[in-house]
Formats: sequence, structure tokens, C-alpha cells
Amino acid sequence: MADAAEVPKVSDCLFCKIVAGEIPADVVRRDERTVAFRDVNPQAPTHVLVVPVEHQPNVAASAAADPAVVADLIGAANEVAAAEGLVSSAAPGTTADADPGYRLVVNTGAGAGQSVFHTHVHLVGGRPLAWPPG
Ligand code: D5M
Repeated sequence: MADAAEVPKVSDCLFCKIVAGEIPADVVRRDERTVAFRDVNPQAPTHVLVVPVEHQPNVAASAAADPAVVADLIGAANEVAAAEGLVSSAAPGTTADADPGYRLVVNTGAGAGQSVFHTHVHLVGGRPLAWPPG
């Protein structure tokens, strides 16, 4: 499990480098406050990471620094999901075929599976998603 001493500084942060265009990524959406790019190790047909431009180590820190960032991330993720064909106009409660849906995951802390310490939302979809997650 990573401890604070192992959390990279902003200058060493992988996702800051992707935001800055210093490391290549398959960027699918960008605005002034968020960047969305495909996960390098996809767990589903659609697996996109949505990150804030402003570095914070996790979503708790982002929410504390600027709560609007959390809404930005979810709004951007929903737009990407729509572009990927995962958002249906069908009424809630209809079948998975009519309403494929998607899942947003925010691993927060090493014990919850976080491995990159720059806030990010996983957008996963395009296949049936079981519950509970692992
Ligand atoms: O998720 C971190 C995610 O970041 C994990 O699913 C792999 C992904 N990742 C790692 N490096 C890259 C690059 N270079 N491009 C795209 N995606 C990447 P976590 O919730 O922290 O475990």
C-alpha cells in the first residue's frame, strides 16, 4: 500500500503530464477544467478516465479545494457516455438493451484500489456490469 511519501509531486504526476500533452493519450474530450482519455488498460469496451486539470491527489481533496470540480467531472463523464452511445432516452427501469447505462468509479485511497494519485473518475460501460464490484 502506498504511503504519503510515495505519492508523486505534481511535477512527477502522470495525469498532469497527460493534461499538459507531455505524455500521449487517446483524449476523447477536453474543456478548460477537465480532460477525458481512454484507459490504457480497459476493463470494458468503454473505459475512459475523466480528470480535473487542477491537480489534487484524490476526489476528497478536489471536493475540499473546489466542490464544483466534482460536478464538472460527472458532467464531462456523462457527455462522454452519451457520445459512446451509453445514455438512453428510455425511461428508467427498462431493459439493459434499451438502456445500456454506464458506471462511474472513483477509487479513493490505495486500499480502495487507487494507483494514480491525481483525481480521476473511471467511466465504464459497453458490457453488462455486475454488482457488487470486486
Ligand atoms: O486507476 C488508474 C488507471 O489509470 C488505471 O486503470 C490504469 C490507468 N492508466 C495508467 N497509466 C495510464 C496512461 N498512461 N494512459 C491512460 N491510462 C492510464 P486507479 O483508480 O488509480 O487504480
